[in-house]
Amino acid sequence: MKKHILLLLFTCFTMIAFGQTELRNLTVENLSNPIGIGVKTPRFSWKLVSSKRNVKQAAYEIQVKEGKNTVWASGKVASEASIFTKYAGSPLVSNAKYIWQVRVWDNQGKTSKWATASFGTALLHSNEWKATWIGSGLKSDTVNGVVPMFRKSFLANKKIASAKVYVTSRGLYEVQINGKRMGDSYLSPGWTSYDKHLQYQTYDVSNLLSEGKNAIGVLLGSGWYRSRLGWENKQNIYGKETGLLFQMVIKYADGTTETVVSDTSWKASNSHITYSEIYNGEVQDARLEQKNYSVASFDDSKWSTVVSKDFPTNYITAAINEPIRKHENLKPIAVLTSPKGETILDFGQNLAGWVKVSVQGKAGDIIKLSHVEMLDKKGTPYFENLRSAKAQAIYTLSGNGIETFEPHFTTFGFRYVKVEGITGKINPDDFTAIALYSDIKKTGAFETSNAYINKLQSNIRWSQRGNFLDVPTDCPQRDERLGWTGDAEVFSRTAAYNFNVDQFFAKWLIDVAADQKENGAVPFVIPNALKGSFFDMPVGAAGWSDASIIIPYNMYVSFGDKEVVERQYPSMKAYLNYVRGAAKNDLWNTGFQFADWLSYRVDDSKGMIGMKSAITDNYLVAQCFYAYNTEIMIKAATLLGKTDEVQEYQSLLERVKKAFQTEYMTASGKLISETQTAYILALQFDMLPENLRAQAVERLVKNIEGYEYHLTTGFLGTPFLNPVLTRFGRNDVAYKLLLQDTYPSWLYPIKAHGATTIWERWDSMKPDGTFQDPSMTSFNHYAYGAVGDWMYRTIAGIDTKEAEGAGYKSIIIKPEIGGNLTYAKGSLETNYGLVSSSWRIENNKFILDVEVPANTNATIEFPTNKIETIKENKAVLNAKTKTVGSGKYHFEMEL
Ligand code: RAM
Repeated sequence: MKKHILLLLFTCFTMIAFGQTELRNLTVENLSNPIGIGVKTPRFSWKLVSSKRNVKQAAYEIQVKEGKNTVWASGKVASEASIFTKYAGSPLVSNAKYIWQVRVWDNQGKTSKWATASFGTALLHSNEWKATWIGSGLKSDTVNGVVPMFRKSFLANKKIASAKVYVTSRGLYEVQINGKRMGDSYLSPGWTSYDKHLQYQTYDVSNLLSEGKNAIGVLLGSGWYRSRLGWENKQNIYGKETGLLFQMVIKYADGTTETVVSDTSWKASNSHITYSEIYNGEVQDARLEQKNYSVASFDDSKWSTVVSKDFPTNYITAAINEPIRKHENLKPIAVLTSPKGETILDFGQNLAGWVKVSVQGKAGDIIKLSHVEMLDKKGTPYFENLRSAKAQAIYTLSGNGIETFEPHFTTFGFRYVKVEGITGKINPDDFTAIALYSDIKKTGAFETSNAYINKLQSNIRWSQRGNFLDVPTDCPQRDERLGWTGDAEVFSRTAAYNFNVDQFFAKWLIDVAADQKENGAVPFVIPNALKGSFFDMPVGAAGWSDASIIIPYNMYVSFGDKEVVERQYPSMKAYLNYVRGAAKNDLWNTGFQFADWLSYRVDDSKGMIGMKSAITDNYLVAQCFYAYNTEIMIKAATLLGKTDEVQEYQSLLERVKKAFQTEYMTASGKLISETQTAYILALQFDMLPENLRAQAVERLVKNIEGYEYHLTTGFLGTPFLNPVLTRFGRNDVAYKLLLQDTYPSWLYPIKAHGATTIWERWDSMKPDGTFQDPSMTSFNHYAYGAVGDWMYRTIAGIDTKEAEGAGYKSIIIKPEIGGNLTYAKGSLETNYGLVSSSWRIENNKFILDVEVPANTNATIEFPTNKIETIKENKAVLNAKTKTVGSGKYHFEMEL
């Protein structure tokens, strides 16, 4: 085995060394070797690797086979396209395995070897569901009741070649086959707008089955389906009764198939999970556990028969996004005792997930874990900001040796855990905090010479991990954890630097469209769990509902994914039409707005005595977003070749800007709200006539100086604060804001309170160590982390050219120095390969190393005016910019 790997490595190495173009990272629908593709024309992508410079793809050829049959041979296609090439062969069939191969010709006359990968199809037609929806039929199976379990034993009496399971639920499922857990995903099938869109997952269970008797066991928790959601205590939003839909297709070695489906031959029983709920947590009693219930020999004669349910199957689709998986494991860094004598474990990092605990005790002993994000000044666990969420895991021991527990259908947002019920000295090694989040692949890396900025980057990334739980949530701890559109919108570009979130958002955007109102308004949370509450209105809020337009386009920019824009386009258009309808004379000045949510207010903290609150007129903000939306619609319509609409939106945009100027600006360019956000948004979206922009920048900078270089922006102003300063030549001020470490600022939570995630408010913990209003104080809210994309784009200097080269087909490398940084390194695994930009300053010399992936080009802009000193290796460039093809480059220059 080892020998083989060595040989393979050696071959790869020699090929690359000899300038051969190699292919790697073959994906189908953004996933590597997926087994449950549900789309009929999946998209293929691959990356080129070469040790040579200036390598581009000149042509490609794809072949797809099912068994021995070639179902698609593209032939040699002259094209640079190496991402998202659509399948164009004979119709794919369900439940099949395909092997696909690709080779390319590069622009230097070389042909790559064939690279091979596979994909499997799921059920491509909804009438292929042979399974029946089943429910436990147990009285105890209610939202506050006992989690039911199901079982089915069956005979597989021939040699098994392969087997796949297609499964979903109303509620959350966990499947075992013959005593082993099926797959490594958690909280499946995830959360969608269940009444309109439900995903099923596909598992390869070939290795779990054996010839002869087999058994299936399933736990079915309430999850998001019927746990209470939102702070109004509403339960059973999607229905009172959960259900399971399960279909297994076994292929025997002799070519025959057999299907095992959920139906009324299945049996049900109460499990040992006596309570399970999203916000409150889980209660388990190990004394009630029916061990081996998923083993064929288990005696289920006492179990009852399940009931069939007439839930529909026609709206169920194969999952398109990565499932939730377990990620980081953390051990306690300290065992603390609170002033009240409580025992508290400190995991050193605020995260979302749960704790796995191994303990030994007597039957009936109860261990209780209560999860909190913070301790107060005195070291007492702070529960208040969880509002009504209990966030507890409670385990009753069976007394049989060492017992290991972890929850199944809930998660917690925490750094500290209060432990009750352990007699004797606590052993921290018995506890492991596990971070759970969607299995989005890490793509970005960012580091500088400043440890605080690095911590900020780490906090942004951790808040992303903590809130990318199948849905982009606002927070992971209190009785909320909802898909707030505004938070996702402001953070989406940053999110796309840290991880590949293309499929994650593509899936969520389907629900944005599904839950969109008839008049085009988009709800404030998606899935719309606030249905019927105060916040469920047929209106759109600027910056929130606008996620429907902004996020699809951001996915195109970051990943070159045009299809997501195509799919969302009707929803995007309907939303813009809603705004047009809400506007009068091109002014969007009606309806409910969150506007610049949580901007600085004097009554919040005593941090800045004598400073004015920074309240920006709601409709001034809305008008800027009206322009932003329209501008994106121009770009989206251009991308999709909708020429008439391009023209229509162009003239709309002009009118929207005019209306802004008449309504919110004096003749000399002063805005009716003298706030940072007002000027930032007006500048970002080109709302001001060109001749009045310089004075607006001056006013903005003056305002910032007035607050002694503190930001005062809320959710909508913050993402554009530093980008606007950089764009208008005030990078010095942007760096000052970034490095500010007293309230309000990005570094204040880190410097003053050792924050490990991004907070909801600039002063979630105040300078005096007390907490903000517990009714809305989260310590894990990514919105203010939206500065992350500026850090990648400006400090490391990595960006994509939007118009000619979205998805980093055409790259910009433009590092901007400042803040006394002596080095910065950024890298991004794009759909074409790794882009990296790393610089350092030594003796007033600026040294820059850049890597540009094959099949792309990059324009590098150097941060010095002494252009005569700019050298590539030894050669003098004598130019401020240089456009290069793929390869590694080294530059040095004087500053
Ligand atoms: C809070 C949420 C979220 C924000 C809304 C307006 O409740 O936590 O961050 O988008 O309000």
